[in-house]
Amino acid sequence: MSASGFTFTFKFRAASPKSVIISIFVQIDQYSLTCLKRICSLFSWQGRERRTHYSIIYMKSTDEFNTDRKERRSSSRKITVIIPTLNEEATIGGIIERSLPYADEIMVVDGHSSDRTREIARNMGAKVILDNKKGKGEAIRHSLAYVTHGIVVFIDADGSHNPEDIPKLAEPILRDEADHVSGSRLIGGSSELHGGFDECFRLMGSSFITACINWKFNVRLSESQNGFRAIRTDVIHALGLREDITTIEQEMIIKTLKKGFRMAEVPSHEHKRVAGYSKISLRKVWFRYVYALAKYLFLSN
Ligand SMILES: Nc1nc2c(ncn2[C@@H]2O[C@H](COP(=O)(O)OP(=O)(O)O)[C@@H](O)[C@H]2O)c(=O)[nH]1
Ligand SMILES: [Mg+2]
Repeated sequence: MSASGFTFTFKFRAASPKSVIISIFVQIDQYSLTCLKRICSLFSWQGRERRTHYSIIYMKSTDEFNTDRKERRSSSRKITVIIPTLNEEATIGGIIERSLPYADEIMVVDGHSSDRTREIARNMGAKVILDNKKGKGEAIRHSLAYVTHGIVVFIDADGSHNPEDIPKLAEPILRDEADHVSGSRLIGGSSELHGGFDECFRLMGSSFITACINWKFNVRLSESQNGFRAIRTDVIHALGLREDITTIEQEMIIKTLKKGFRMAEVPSHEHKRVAGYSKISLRKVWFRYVYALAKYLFLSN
């Protein structure tokens, strides 16, 4: 096991809006680095003063750090579109095609679909990876290791979101006005969220969660569950995400606010799923939403 140099980059954010970035060089071997990364993911600390905290942004081998520097600078404005899929052969082609004009890279993270989803995605030039069969949240976390550009956009594969809205989501990040921008169907309208009792309970639950987040962080978001979002790659790495299922959406928002990053929302219409069926049964997982909400609001980092 050969020892090599690694640069750890920490971001300190004091009470002022300015952040201080500090890089520390250490000699460490690959195995120790992996252990350190695990420990550090538990280690992102927030002080009593809400706006004083630090987060570890990234740890890279020094060779990578130096040789990529030029590339990273130019790629910080590039967009990787990530599409989680589970048996979405009817719609994945259209979503990739419509996302292409706005993406520098398209990655499909597939939940071992039994239909032609992966084949279609590969034929259209998307990078295709497999998740570990734990759910959409784990799929999103898993895909992060493969992202090469500075901004990630998550979009569902079922036709619920408009890929044409991708520039609208990325714009506040490109203008350096936000670090994480969520699409809002509460201000953009939804063809899927109203009508029956299921929709009614879904809307009541998600509004309650949003109200708790707004109360805790003194913000005024309109929703917290949309799967359509853009986020800076270094920021999403700093969040230390842990959820395996769709509770990852609220986890991303809570941790963005908790760690002092800038959150924004833009209107985006939600369409009815075009084909197939929803893979998320709220009747089976509603308690995980409540548990994750309490956990990330009050207990864990
Ligand atoms: N990779 C992966 N994608 C998933 C999984 N579950 C759902 N998805 C995808 O996540 C997106 C949202 O799921 P969907 O079933 O539409 O949930 P809903 O919009 O809440 O009803 C879709 O693109 C699904 O194909 C999973 O376990 N793994
Ligand atoms: Mg859907």
